[in-house]
Amino acid sequence: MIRGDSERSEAGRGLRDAYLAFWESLRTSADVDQSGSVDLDEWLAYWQVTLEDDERYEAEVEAITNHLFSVFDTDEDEGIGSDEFCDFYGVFGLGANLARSIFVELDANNDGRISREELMEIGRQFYRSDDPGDVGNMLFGPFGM
Ligand SMILES: [Ca+2]
Ligand SMILES: [Ca+2]
Repeated sequence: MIRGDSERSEAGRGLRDAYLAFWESLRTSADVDQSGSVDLDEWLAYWQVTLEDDERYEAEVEAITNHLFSVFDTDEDEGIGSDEFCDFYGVFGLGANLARSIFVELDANNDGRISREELMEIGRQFYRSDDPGDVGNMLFGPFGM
């Protein structure tokens, strides 16, 4: 099982810890009533405010995207390879076949790696695009979050 493999590996644990830390900081910003969780209303309100304020949007989304890039780029070569992308998906128990098919879509210039610039563009599409056909929407699509 993918999930079991990833939880046994150092990379899997590191990715999961980094992602949990990222999620925790996001939750802290969005959890307005301090209930310890972010409900849908809070989640939408958070992004409504963030997306309407260009400066805040740039700061939030770029910070998140930069953090995500670091989480994906486990060998720190400033590029996300197909295997690194699969590792990241594996943390969530998602299959390598799905990861590889999405990776191909996200690698805009087809050089076999996702650069920081490509991920920035993907992030902009994911958070701001109204076009469901934009590839950036696939970034977290299978997570169902
Ligand atoms: Ca890398
Ligand atoms: Ca690329």
